[in-house]
Order: sequence, then structure tokens, then C-alpha cells
Amino acid sequence: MSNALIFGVTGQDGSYLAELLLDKGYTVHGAVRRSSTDNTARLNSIRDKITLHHGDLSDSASIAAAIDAAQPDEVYNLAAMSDVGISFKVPVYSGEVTGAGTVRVLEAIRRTGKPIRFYQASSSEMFGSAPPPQSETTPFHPRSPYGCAKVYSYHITQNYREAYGLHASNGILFNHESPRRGEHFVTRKIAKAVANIKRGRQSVLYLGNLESKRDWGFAGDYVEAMYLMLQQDEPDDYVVATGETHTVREFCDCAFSYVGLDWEEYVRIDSSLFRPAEVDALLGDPSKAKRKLGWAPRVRYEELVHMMIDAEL
Ligand code: NDP
Ligand code: GDR
Repeated sequence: MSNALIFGVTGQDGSYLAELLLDKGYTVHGAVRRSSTDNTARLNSIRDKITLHHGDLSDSASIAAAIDAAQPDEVYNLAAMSDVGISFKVPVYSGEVTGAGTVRVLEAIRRTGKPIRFYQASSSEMFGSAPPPQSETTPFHPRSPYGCAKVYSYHITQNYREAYGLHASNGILFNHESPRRGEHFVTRKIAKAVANIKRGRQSVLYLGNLESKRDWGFAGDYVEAMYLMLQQDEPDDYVVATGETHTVREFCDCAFSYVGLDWEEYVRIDSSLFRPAEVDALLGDPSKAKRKLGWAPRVRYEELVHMMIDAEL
């Protein structure tokens, strides 16, 4: 039986990954940072099946202690300050946690001297302004402090692989959503608003840039790709995406029309929600993941939009 330790277990992906690994018979440990309010709500249904440890990506000692306590065979680093817009407000902190946090975990693993496999949650935000479609060979041009921090984490993961022979892999995941998505990300914000407007509890939805394009998949599918990467004999880097892209405007149209409403009657533009620099168009080419991991997305775009609205209703 294998032991896994998940940094970022309380997040959207952490909760889906913990469930997947439990299903596969793993003993699952999670590292959780201290919070003044409960941050484990996404784990409610599996709380008694996993072991939680204190672990903050800004604190090397707590990372080493969590690894020592969990004795993992596999470590998944999903922890990050993951909000791209907010990263412009907290640029230094974003570098500390989303960037330097990764080398803290890698160094703690290296110092154990054990053959622990490592997954790094890399992001399509690293591509930034590189034109679509984006694949493993597309050069990076990040457009936010978050994207820059993720580029550092991507390279330091490769560096520990090359320098120390660690089984360390990057999943370059494109946007993935679910009913458990944080409420400030645009898909969940729209899904919540659609449900509230349908019930007469909200009248207007304020959004920023409607023209940006995203390759949106389902988080439950994407955590399978993470798991598969760590089951390979050799570590490597993989794009995980659907290969389909839509604008935020199209997402609004699909979401509102699902409940019989016209989005243009409810959506207003709030210029304060625009970012200092935008990633205009993301469209991933997941053919390597398909070929080498046998991975393919199951949930398609429209089904995802409907799933998120059904959950809100
Ligand atoms: P979430 O924001 O839902 O989860 C982030 C997790 O990181 C939470 O568990 C959070 O804890 C934790 N965390 C934040 N800061 C720290 C810290 N200082 N120390 C320890 N833990 C911390 O993100 P997702 O689940 O959506 O994404 C998972 C990872 O994948 C992230 O690294 C994200 O950047 C990356 N990613 C996500 C994509 C997506 O579309 N979802 C696409 C590509 C990459 P808390 O609950 O306490 O806030
Ligand atoms: P993103 O996701 O920045 O792609 O990062 P987000 O849902 O925040 O934005 C997607 C696009 O929608 C536009 N947008 C708005 N975004 C938000 N949050 N709120 C709004 O009101 C709004 N209006 C328009 C944005 O400008 C953007 O173009 C997500 C995160 O999960 C990252 O951690 C991850 O690495 C990437 O996906 C891949």
C-alpha cells in the first residue's frame, strides 16, 4: 500500500485527488496551513479517512515535519496562492508561496534521501501571451506575478530531476473547474450568479474582461492525470487540457441560457475587474498526455457548465 502526502489538500484539486487516491487504496495525508476559520470544508466527506498535518509553504520546518510524519511514497504539491488577479496585489507573497514554496518542498524531499515521487502543479498561465495552441514545447511568456512564480516552480522541478535524479514531474494543467471551484474564479462566480438570479436573489452580475479565451475542463478528470504521471517509470512534463476553447462571453451565454435567461440582460462590466496584463487565449494540446499516459478528458465543456449550475441550484 502506498502513502501519499498532498500539499494544498483543502483546495479544489486537493479534495478530488484525495478521494481518487483513497479509492486506489492509498493512505492519504494532507498538509494544512493554520487559518482563523475552518478551511477543510471540501474534505468533509473524507475527513475521517485522511490524516492532516500542519504544513505551510512559507515555512520549511513545517514542510519537513509533515514529510517526516507522513513518510510518503508520493508528494503532490498543489498548494499555491492560486488567484491570478490577486497575485498583482500580493506579488511578493505570490513569489514566496507559489514560487519559493516549491523548492522548499523539493529540498525537504531531497534531504530525506528516499525515492519519493513528486508532482508539481504547473499551469497554462506560464504560456501567457504565447499564441495558441500551447504544448510542452511552447515557450513561456507569463503575464502575472502568479505566472512568473509558476515558471520558477516548473524549472526548479526540472532542475531537481536533472541534478539529483528525483522522480519529479510537472503537470501543465489548463483551467479546470467544478462545483468545488473557489467562488472568485470566473466560472464559479457565473454559476452562482445564474442560480441566484434564477431564484430572484440577485439582479446583476459584474464581470471584467469577457473576451479572454480559456480551455476549461473538469477538475475530477484532471487529478487522474496527476496520479498517472507519478505511476510512470520516468518523470516527465505533460500538458493536460481538453483542446477546446471558449470566451468568458460564451461561458455566460451557455450558463444563462441553460436556465432560460439572456445573459446580456444581467451582466455588467466593472473595469476594476480587468487585470494589469491579461492572458488572451489558452488552448491546450493534450496529445502527449493521451499518448503516454492514456489520459483523456471525460467531461466536455457544455456538460461542465451545466454541472456547475445544477450544483448551485
Ligand atoms: P485552490 O486555490 O482551490 O487551492 C490552493 C490550495 O493551496 C489550498 O489548499 C490552500 O489552502 C493551499 N495554500 C495556499 N497557500 C498556502 C500556504 N502558504 N501553505 C500551504 N498551503 C497553501 O487551487 P486549485 O485546487 O484550483 O489548484 C491546485 C493547484 O493547481 C494550485 O497550485 C494552482 O495554482 C494550480 N493550478 C490550478 C489550475 C486550475 O484551473 N484549478 C490550473 C493550473 C494550475 P487554504 O485552503 O488554506 O487556502
Ligand atoms: P485564470 O482564472 O485567471 O484563468 O486562472 P479566472 O477564472 O480567475 O479568470 C479567467 C478569465 O476570466 C476573466 N474574468 C474574470 N475573472 C475573475 N476571476 N472574475 C471576474 O469577475 C472576471 N471577469 C472576467 C479573467 O480576466 C480571465 O481572463 C485560473 C486559476 O485557477 C489559476 O490558478 C490557474 O493556474 C489557471 O486558471 C490555469
